[in-house]
Amino acid sequence: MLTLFHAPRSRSTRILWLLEELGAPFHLHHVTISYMDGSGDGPDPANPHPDKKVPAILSDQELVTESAAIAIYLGDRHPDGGLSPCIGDPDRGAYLTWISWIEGEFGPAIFQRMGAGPDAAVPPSFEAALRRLDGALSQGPYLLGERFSVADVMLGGTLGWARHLLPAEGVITAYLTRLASRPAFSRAMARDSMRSHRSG
Ligand SMILES: N[C@@H](CCC(=O)N[C@@H](CS)C(=O)NCC(=O)O)C(=O)O
Repeated sequence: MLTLFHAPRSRSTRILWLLEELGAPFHLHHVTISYMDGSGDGPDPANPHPDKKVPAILSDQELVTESAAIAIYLGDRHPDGGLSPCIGDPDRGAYLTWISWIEGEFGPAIFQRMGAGPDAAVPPSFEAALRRLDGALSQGPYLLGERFSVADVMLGGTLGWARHLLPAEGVITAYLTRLASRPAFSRAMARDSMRSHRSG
């Protein structure tokens, strides 16, 4: 059985949503962390992550950390979920590119924008990233066109952190609304803050 080590309202929330989308059985194990705003109960000795961060997953003694690695791993391990183009599929390259871009480029651009403060000029990296997303999603409805994938879960969760920085209307906001209407998203949000150390 797979275990997700999780803290509410964190990067592990995206993985919780992904597991709900995949319909994979898993245990949800809440751990404490220190949040960026100074809240939280600090590192949890029960967390197997080498840096005591979340997310971490443990699958039959196999520990995987780093959100992008976990997302790709889970999509590949659960092909029946249909959320991961397999090796050889013509969408595989774009799929890996989007997941790597979200983690390596878009996430940092969001944090740079947030760090700049509400009155600061918008950093070019953030504007460029939004333009790129706008272009891709205009052809949507998903990053891979008609095909909803793990990359959309990663992007949807990441956009959720920056909702207040996004245009009130438009392609990106419509995309977020579309994602939020998914039953797996609602289930994940309901479980996100539920405090239980081990639940199936
Ligand atoms: N690169 C890691 C970053 C993980 C990370 O920073 N997680 C935060 C929660 S959003 C955390 O656990 N922070 C606790 C800490 O820094 O001690 C990933 O993407 O999985």
